[in-house]
Amino acid sequence: MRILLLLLILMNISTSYANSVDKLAEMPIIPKPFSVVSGNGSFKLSDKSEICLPTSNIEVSKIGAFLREKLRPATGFMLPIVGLADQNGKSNIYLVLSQTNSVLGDEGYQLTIGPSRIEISANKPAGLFNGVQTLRQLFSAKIEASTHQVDSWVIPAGVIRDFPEYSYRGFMLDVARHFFSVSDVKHYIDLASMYKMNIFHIHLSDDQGWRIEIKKWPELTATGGKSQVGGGTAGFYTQEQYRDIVSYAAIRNITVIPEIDLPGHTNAMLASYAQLNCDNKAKKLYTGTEVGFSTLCTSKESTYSFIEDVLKEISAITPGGYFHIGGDESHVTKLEDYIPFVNRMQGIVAKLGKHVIGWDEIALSDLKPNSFVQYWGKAENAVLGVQKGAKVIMSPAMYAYLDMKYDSLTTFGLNWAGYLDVQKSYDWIPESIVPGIKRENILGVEAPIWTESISTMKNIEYMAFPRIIGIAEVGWCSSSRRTWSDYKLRLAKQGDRLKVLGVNYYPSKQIAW
Ligand code: TNX
Repeated sequence: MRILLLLLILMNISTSYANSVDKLAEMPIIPKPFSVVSGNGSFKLSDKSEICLPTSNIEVSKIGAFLREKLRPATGFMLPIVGLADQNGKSNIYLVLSQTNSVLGDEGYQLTIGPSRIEISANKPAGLFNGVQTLRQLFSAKIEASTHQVDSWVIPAGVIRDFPEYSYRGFMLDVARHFFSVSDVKHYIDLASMYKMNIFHIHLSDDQGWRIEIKKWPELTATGGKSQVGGGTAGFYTQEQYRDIVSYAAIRNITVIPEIDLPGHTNAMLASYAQLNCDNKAKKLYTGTEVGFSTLCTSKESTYSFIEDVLKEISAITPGGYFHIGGDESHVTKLEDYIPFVNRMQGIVAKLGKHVIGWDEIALSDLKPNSFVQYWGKAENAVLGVQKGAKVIMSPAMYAYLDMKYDSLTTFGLNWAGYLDVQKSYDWIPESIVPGIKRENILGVEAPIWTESISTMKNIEYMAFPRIIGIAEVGWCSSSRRTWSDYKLRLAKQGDRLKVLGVNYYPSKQIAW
């Protein structure tokens, strides 16, 4: 009788144990993977687990260390990083570089979860990193805690094969209207990387402030770095700090794209150096929120050598292949001056070995091959860019601007492009937004956040989350494979994760958190 009872109890435990893990195909992964096939049984991470790197490769080592850094605090497991010959653990995680799967491309991965091992394989380190980010989401939300948690750390068996729809999946932070510290910027990068964003566009200059040290022209920061919207202490990044941001991002498969906004949005420069003004008089620093009132003096040769110096110093510390030259809202630059100016900027950037990106107005210039147009406001500019052979980055303000208020009750943010609720920011299709711009004309998507009305990282989090997660899926997952009704259920499950991470997300009523 006793034995029977014991058996019954044991059976009950084992069935409830099996039931406690969802099937792999039911896991609420964001962005939605290309394919997920459930297997039998489950994998359990333990204090015997190791992270095994069969090939020695410095980038893969960094990814191994990243994975350990993310799994260690909550589990309390050591998770030693070992080579194939030294492995001595049980339930190991293998990160394998293999050139065998062309469908997976540069960023795809295969994640195979068996009862006794996990293997992530990919053609490139970027793919392994993306696989690691998926793996994090398979553990319970507690995995994101920074202190030790009690949990079984069990995940369901199966195979995920995954790769992105678009190679450019970006987010932009305006550090010019309000300055954000290096640690704030890193925090935002880390959160966006969870959802496989791979481009960080940093808006480094505007009327209200200049944010990057230029050794040859020190007044840019000494004067231009001192202001921001509403006054107060602003700041700038030394080149050392900028490099630190770039390498922090690189470990997370994120390329940094610097933007110096030209020839408008330049009051901070015009205040720092009198010679950039046609009348040789320095402007006053500006702390308001108007746009479109400033311009560099395009008729002076010295303006061009000045800009070349600036772009050269920033390019030298930017390993990525793009330079963003702004080009938006130059309302006080005459068109006959604007066009040759943007043409010359493209020449300078090409000489520095980078591709130009500019806001959609740059389509008015003679676009060089491999210049990119970032659509934000005027569809006809974007179409013109495509007609001139450029690819487009889709940042339609009405769907992708994270500084737009959710609704009339949002206490900061703007609404010039309308209110942007969580559904609207997800439920759009890049290739059917502008007639004349098709899939093959699109490089990818980007979610900018402008900071005229946002001055703290907690408020950035509130505006960005959860909308940035949806834009990440818009960039990763082809539109034929995603629907709002399915997405909103998966997003609801991210709430616990965001809570554990301490993210101040907007608890939208559209989501059953
Ligand atoms: C338009 S978007 C701007 C920015 C503002 C933003 C506010 C773009 C290229 N220019 O200067 O900060 O609206 O949403």
